[in-house]
Amino acid sequence: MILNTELEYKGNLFPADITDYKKDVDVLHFSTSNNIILQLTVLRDSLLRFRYTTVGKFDNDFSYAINEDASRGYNHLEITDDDKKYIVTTSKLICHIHKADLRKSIFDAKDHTLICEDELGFHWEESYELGGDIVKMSKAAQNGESYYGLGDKPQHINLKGRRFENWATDSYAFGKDTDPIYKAIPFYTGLHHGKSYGIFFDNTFKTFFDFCQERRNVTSFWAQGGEMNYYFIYGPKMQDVVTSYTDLTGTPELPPLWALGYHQCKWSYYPESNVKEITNKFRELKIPCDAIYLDIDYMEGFRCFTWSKDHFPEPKRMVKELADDGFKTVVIIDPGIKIDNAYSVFKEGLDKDYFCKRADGPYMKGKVWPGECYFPDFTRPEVREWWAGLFKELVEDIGVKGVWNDMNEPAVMDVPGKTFPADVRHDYDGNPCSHQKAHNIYGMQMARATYHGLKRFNYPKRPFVITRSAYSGTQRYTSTWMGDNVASWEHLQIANIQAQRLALSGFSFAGSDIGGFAEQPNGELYARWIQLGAFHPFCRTHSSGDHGDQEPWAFDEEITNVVRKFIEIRYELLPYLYTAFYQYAHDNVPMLKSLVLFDQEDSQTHYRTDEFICGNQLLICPINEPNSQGRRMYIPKGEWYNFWTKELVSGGKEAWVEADLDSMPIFVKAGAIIPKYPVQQYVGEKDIEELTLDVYYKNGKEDSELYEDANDGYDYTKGRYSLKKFNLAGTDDKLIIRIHKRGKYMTSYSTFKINLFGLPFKVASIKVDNEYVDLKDVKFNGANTLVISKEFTNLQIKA
Ligand code: MIG
Repeated sequence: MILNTELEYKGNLFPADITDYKKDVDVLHFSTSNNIILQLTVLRDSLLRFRYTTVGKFDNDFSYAINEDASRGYNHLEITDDDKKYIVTTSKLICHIHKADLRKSIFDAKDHTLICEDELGFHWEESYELGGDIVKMSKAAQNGESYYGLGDKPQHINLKGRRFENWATDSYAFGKDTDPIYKAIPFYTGLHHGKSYGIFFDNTFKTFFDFCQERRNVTSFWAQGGEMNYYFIYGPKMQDVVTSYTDLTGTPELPPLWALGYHQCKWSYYPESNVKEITNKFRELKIPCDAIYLDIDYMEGFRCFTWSKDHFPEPKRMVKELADDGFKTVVIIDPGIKIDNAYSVFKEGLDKDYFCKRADGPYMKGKVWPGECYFPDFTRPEVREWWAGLFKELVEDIGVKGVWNDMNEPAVMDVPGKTFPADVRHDYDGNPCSHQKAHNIYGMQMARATYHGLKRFNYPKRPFVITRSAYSGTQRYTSTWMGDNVASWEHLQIANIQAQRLALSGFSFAGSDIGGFAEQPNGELYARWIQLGAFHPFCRTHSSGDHGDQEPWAFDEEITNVVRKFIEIRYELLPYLYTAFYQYAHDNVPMLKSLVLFDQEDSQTHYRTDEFICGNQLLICPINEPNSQGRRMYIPKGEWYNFWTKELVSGGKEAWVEADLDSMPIFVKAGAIIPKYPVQQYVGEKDIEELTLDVYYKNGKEDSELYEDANDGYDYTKGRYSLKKFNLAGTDDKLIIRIHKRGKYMTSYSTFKINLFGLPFKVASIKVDNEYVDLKDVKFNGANTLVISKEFTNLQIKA
């Protein structure tokens, strides 16, 4: 039996007393009398890495998760000891390592609060069947501690009281308690006494996390192989924990702006006439859309990198025609390569020996859509290089703009475990291993190879990739979706939780299949789901297609109008969403913030699931139930404007918020300056001639940002971007906005339309860059709109 419990006392082994200590710059080694070594690396003042070996020697140190450019360096490091313990002190943390048993306790360096303490600490079990150690770590749960993170888990936002398994699994029609599912992201945050820390267990074997379920006051994690190797990240703000983890595992480059537009997908749109019918309908009904997807039926017999001659006789012409109409074509590519000697991709893979093999030599053969397949070993650099090269025709020649990687858990049909067996061999970038170790990163390495192919052949434009499976760090290469959800109200709520949780786990560029993949939503559910999806970083409708249509017009006209209205809001907010993406890519800030991340000091937020902050200043709460005219929701502390009525409310309490079918609860943080573009049917349809700034008055200060660039390409990396920082300061009788601009990019507009909301006084004078504006030129008929036709850095509005 393979143990999946942390505590199986009789088999557990423990470190003995420390007998030796060595320091090598920022790496400390503690060795015990029974040959255990703890290697502690001080990466930053608030970031410690703990690695253990039970054999007196470490294996090659290799990780797919860690970003090479992650920041390193600390301000202070001091190591002392007394008769009981070693004491490692940085400017943020104090870590005690007990001489008797190697257990650790970590404290806040300033106020000495106990942040995280080993219970049994490191222990392990030798597993004859698995062929290695089951490495385990247990921590004492602190009073009132809550837990968050772990990627795509569909369960309640607060993980406390639950156990989870990380083993990437194809989970068609998963439910709210299904575990594991598609992704394996072994990172969580803990929060107690107002302070937060994170743990990233960088181990790609099957891992388990138990948050006070097996034992009420203990949190533990363990893996069926590999090393006990984890990073401890201190906040004390959870947002700093998350940005630090995101820095450690990396962020993506900026996507092309169109990728933040609306995407339409179904399994499957074919033949070409059907694709055109769909895209034409978008334009006819004036519903903005930027991308159209081709699912597996575009291929010839599901052979990757081929096109069905019957359904798509001239792909290049079609893709161009779609592009001329503003549609970017995204095609699916699966890992299974059909066994067929007349198929060049198969032949080449076979000749060059690129496919995965079983332990004793035979190929890893498995059934997927094309029938029996072999699977590239994406953990080999030459194979990734070959795979990237395969995109030449699709991307450079045919003009495909995005690639969708599915089934990369990897999924195999009709076999136990729905994936490769444990004995399959992988290169693991020169660290040969079995599938037990490579399973959770297989999909990641596929998406990585795909990303490099797109980047190469789409250059100088930016690539777009979407993947289903992922491990920590995958966000560097690709966006993601949550897999095969269901058209139910419960799943609308799950989609909300998953998007928040992924953002908290370093993976912001994510969205659900809007409307649900399995089964059929009614119009109301679809409309409510579009409302939520409009505020997710990735916004795509997708469905299995076998239960009817799921396009914005598939229901009645009222629904079509609601869908259009929300997609239009998304297009207006593109500069806001793009700025949030910039802050994610550049500053490691998650694009969505669960309320606990937004205000951890307010304990009301610790169990809130539905409300979240999109970017920094929009509070969103979807309607999760049919026949609603509104809902109760928690408004976090601070002042908020109702997005629709502009009514000001004070947070820190629950409130009933009205939201008929054509509305949803949205609030804007007081003091925010929200940038907007005009509605376009697709990104780039119009030259933007005017930027709208919605200014929400605040008695006090608030900062906002606006990032812009050419919306595609790499000029921004050479300084051709425009970053505006807005400092707003309001008092009873005046409002001042200062703008600091950075970067060399010239925006296409030089007119600013400023909408002033919530001004408590009647305007008597307006000064732009110290010059009075004639009030006759200003519209103050309720709308409080002011148009400034030049770049400016200072706006003063006085009573
Ligand atoms: O076994 O390609 O999650 O989005 O439409 C089903 C067909 C395979 C699963 C994906 C889904 C996709 C579907 N795929």
